[in-house]
Amino acid sequence: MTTTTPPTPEHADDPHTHFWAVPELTGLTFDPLLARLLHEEPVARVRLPHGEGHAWLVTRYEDVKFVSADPRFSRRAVHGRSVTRLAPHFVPMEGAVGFADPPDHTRMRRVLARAFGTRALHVLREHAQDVMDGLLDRLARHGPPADLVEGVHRPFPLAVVGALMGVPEGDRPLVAHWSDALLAAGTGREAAEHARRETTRYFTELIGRSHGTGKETLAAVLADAVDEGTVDAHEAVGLAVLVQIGGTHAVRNNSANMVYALLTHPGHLARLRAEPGLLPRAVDELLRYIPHRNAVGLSRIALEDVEVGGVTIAKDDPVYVSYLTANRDPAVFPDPDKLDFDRGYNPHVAFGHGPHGCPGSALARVESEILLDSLWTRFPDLRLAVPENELRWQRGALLRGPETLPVTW
Ligand code: FLV
Repeated sequence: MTTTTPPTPEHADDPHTHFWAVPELTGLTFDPLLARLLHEEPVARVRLPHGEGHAWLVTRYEDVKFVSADPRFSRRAVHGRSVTRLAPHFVPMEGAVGFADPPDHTRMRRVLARAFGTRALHVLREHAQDVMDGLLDRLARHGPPADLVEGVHRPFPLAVVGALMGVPEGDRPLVAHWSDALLAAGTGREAAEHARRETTRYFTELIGRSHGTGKETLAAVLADAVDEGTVDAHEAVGLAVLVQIGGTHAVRNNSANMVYALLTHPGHLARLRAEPGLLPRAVDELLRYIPHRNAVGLSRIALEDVEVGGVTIAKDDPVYVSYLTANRDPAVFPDPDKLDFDRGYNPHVAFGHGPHGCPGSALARVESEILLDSLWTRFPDLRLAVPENELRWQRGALLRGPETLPVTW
């Protein structure tokens, strides 16, 4: 196989490390290096634009599930190391849930379960529908053409996670701005660190004034957990920040990609409109199919030698998994590159896997269902207002998505 040439001389004699330049991909194009590694070198060595050294990249479905669930691969051990990575900064702060291992990790995550329970989800669903109806009213008053990112994909998840968290409406745009700065590779380290400091300060204050309020917001739940001694104040803030940035930025981008996918797959859209009962299955197939991110997220460190897919990963080596390639593994998903609403068995890992798997997946599904259902019920003729090739896609991003989605109806 051919190996991409590394950019610096010190790696030029190392033929086994792929330099992953991470191209600026548009639309739903699948990263060609990822596709090639899945099929040709399922446990490979890669080097990304920032950080030092190389890391293992695991791409097959079963191997991805194995690495993401096995306690011999540690998140805690990543902190303090300059592991090769896509962004100049790390997204979670030190001591946050993303960098924790069980049993600390389990203790932190249990607190979230209170705010994401069945009853809370029911209340949030009703609120989310109200928010969506209001946004679509506003869109209708504005009239075509309109930018769906600005009109729907940005404000909708922001309002939903704002309600969940208890962030006052007036503060939400600023909090969202910090989330956007943190979840970008191209922001630069300083701007990202600044955003982290600001968002940490904000949530420290918000949780600080939520003690004993008896509210059901996540900020109040976290404050109570601090009072009970389940988590400390720093851990509580770490939880809040990751829920906030995932809830705003990730849902904004993923839902925009879903709408783009449907607008550019008219057969699928027509079928979904004719069979509304198909919606939950369609959402899951879109989650599987959409390449949600550039490159890979947060690595893990092997705490001992571990064999993965026939390759020994040595103690202290960093390892990445790709949920994108896992979702395209032909061993699990027949004809994986086809968007297929008839896929019966769809155990995708778009929300990750193992203890760090997304705690907000049920809410994200609810939001996606409401968005897709309401949008086409209200605007049956919705279509792109510009030719597909004129759409602009975010650059220097961790999570992929369109910058704007100009539509008409
Ligand atoms: O995209 C990333 C990310 C997203 C997120 O919602 C939380 C995170 O901790 C991360 C991360 O650590 C690295 C990413 O690339």
